[in-house]
Amino acid sequence: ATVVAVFVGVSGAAAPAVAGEERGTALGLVPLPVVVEHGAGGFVVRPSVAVVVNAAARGVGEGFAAQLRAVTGYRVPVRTRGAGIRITVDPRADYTVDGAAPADESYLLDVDRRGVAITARTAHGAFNGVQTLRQLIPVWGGTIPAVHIEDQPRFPYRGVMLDVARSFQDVDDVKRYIDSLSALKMSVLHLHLADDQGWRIEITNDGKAPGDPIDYTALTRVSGATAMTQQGYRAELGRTGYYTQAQYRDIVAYARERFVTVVPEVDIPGHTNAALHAIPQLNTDRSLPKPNPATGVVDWNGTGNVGYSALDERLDLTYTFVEHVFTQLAELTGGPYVHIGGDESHAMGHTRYVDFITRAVPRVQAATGVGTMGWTEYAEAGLAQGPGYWDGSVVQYWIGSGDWVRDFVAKGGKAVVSAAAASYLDQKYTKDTPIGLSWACKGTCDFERYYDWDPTTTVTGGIAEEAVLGVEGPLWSETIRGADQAQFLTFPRAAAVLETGWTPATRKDVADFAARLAALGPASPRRASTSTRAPAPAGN
Ligand code: TNX
Repeated sequence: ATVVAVFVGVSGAAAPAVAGEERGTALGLVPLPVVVEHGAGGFVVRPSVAVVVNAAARGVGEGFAAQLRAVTGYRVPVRTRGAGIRITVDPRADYTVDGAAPADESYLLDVDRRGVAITARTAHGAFNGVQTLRQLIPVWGGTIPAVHIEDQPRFPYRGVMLDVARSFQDVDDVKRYIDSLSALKMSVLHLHLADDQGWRIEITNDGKAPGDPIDYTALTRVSGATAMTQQGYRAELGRTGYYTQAQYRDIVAYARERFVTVVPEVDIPGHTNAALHAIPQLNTDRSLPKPNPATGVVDWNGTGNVGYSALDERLDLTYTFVEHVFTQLAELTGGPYVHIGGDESHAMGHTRYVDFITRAVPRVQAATGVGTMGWTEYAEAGLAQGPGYWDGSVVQYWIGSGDWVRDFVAKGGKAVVSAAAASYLDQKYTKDTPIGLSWACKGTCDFERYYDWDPTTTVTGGIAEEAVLGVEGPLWSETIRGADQAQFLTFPRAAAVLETGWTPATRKDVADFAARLAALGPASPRRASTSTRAPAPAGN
């Protein structure tokens, strides 16, 4: 018989205490850990509770203690000895995950009557363990259910993309977005920083190449002040604005503290009207500038005029511009990749596009010292690994033939899979959803759809597990105004994408996921899928 003891979690989790429970269903854990054994009873969180850390776990322990203070009101000291919630980071810690050697992000989590222990080889692993623990903790104090968990991710890249170009999100909005998603073990925040309708990252004139005539500060002065009119719903103008370099560094640091890597994207050579509009010298007879950044619309059927803007691949100054922008972006970010976009350069045609990519990418890699990412079309240039190219180069599959992607990974590249029909977070849930586009996902586009796919088979023709760096759910913002609307479309579907990046394929089950998602409660900021109402915009 099932003993139903209801726990109200930090997550709001209603957790029946079923001894031997092995799927984690009753515990409301998302993403599902590799091994979950659920015992009887548990650890009672009392006012005297302490977090106990070794030196390498100090940062993670302090962060967790602050969260525990906020939900319990207890003092929650962080100590180096004694009993309580113990977090240990030790590169030589001896353990296995489901019988196998542990990966970098792995952790063990043990809860019994006497205490809680998180053990990991890296601080990132310990942070992951803390996210699992948070989903187990009752909101007002109480009993953390007894468990033994062994866990690690299937893929290192578990991303969500936020398009701040069509409509801006300010620094606090982005931080709240990181908070909600890092609780679900997101490891990458991809920021789409420039598109036809706006430019959102300050670029200075510092370090310009000799003779470079461009005033880079015009990018944000001119195109930070433009945005896109909302398609449908209230036809609200997109939020304008941009991140100063100090604000952007603040976002990157905030993300890093939560073990989230920022991948910054400036989309080139297409989707560049905001740059062409701001920098006169980039315009030629072939760059087709339209000084009206409010247009450039993907309509409900995807038949809009995207792809009309393009940098001129014959112009030397184009590459000077690209090098300068990405050098600053890479320096500000300090991460392993910059994303060069590369999608939908329809105005150029295939040959010119390939010329551009073939010339621009090695220059970006050499100037920045980091790897490059690009959308599916980027693979059309047939970039091989080898001299001039980084092993770290990544193609992000969104749509189109899998042939390019398979060719790219055969040459040693890696793939991030974000197939539009099953992972695009900007799509409507149903035809009645007031915001969102509908070209990519038709019919019912709820979390089941965003769960029931696998990155090895979604790229047409299939790719090997080893070729997959990870998965991503992109949130484009043609129809999204402000943080509430972003969250409305993001949750709960991002949870499905992130579990697809974390949990072994053999353990995924959509009905089980639905039950865990329901138990997650407030950890998923908005149960959007059952409502057809979008939150009203909060004003510009
Ligand atoms: C296609 S996905 C685009 C974006 C749009 C999106 C809308 C991709 C690489 N390009 O420019 O915002 O569709 O869903």
